[in-house]
Amino acid sequence: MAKHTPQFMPNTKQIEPLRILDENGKLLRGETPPMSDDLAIYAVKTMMMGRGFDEKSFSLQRQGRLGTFAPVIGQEASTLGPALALDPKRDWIAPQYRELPALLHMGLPFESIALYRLGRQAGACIPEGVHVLPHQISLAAQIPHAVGLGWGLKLQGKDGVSMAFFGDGASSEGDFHESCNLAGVMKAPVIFLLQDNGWAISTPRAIQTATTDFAARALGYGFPGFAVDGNDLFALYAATTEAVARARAGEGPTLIESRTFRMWAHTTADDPTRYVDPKVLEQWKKKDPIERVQKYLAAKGKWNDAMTAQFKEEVAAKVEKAYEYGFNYPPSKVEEIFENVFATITPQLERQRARHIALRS
Ligand SMILES: Cc1ncc(C[n+]2csc(CCOP(=O)(O)OP(=O)(O)O)c2C)c(N)n1
Ligand SMILES: [Mg+2]
Repeated sequence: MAKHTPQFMPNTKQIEPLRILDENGKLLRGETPPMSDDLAIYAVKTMMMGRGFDEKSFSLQRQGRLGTFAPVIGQEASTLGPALALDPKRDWIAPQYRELPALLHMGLPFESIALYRLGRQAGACIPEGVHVLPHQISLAAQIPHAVGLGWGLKLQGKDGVSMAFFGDGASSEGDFHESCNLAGVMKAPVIFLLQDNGWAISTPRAIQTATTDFAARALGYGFPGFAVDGNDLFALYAATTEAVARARAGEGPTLIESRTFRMWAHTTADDPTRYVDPKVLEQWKKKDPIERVQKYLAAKGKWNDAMTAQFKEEVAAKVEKAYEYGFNYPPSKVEEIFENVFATITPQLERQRARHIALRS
């Protein structure tokens, strides 16, 4: 039998990512901006809100006043760019745990995030009308939910789209692959937003998967896949806008591989200086996703350093207020964890709750 040679066995990324804005905030040759200046200003402010919230949270955590959380710093465009292509009134997001700017765009209030980070049960309840599922810590478990949600919207005859965010690490879970298969065959209106930041905590991509180009996996499930510069807000927005239009038109899911980098720790419980090469971190700092859009706007006379300083102050004041609200919020009782799991508590959970209360008294 003839020896077969594999047709596709790369060890570095092969697919050229979509890029629109370069690292200096200049449009690449031949590209036109996919969004208005007003939307770009809104995006800068929303990304700054995410970063400001994380900076304050980090300082509270180091003072021992807050538990752990996963900072978005470095991945602001990777999360907000795709979310901007959604309509918060009819579309949905199923997040992992590192998507703060996207959730702000969908209308999740700062107060809610402060409550969540302070461990108040109320922070896990998404306010009525906000189309966001709760944070998901169990890796990839939100992806089947997103498919069910998208498929459900389709069965109801609605034109909403659901977007699942997850990491390169989460994409090695069976839930991801099963979800892609089901969404593909049902043509569910789902966007699979895979953020490849190169790490699953301290495990580098190369030792947790043999793939390099996550976007290519879409081919195996029968729908399109795109690789996008994950620090380029414009490219992410443009690629996702197309994917959303396809989904609304009944043409099914899309996988987007957003190539980005986590500029801070995995969570506050982690020390990345033990495994991230400082030279690599320096290179990524030059690709800062917020500065890139600020520079683009500055060249048009629509943004400047004074605006950055002033808006930072506004964000700090808003975050301060949100945490003040959170600290004054009554601490949660353990039995509250049994609520809000199902619309109506199941008999099993009811029994567990009763046993818990009996054990305590
Ligand atoms: C099912 C499951 N297995 C393991 C973990 C522990 N864990 C938490 S985060 C993480 C890495 C996730 O990496 P990735 O999906 O790339 O997301 P990132 O944190 O890089 O944004 C792991 C292994 C978990 N939360 N859930
Ligand atoms: Mg990762």
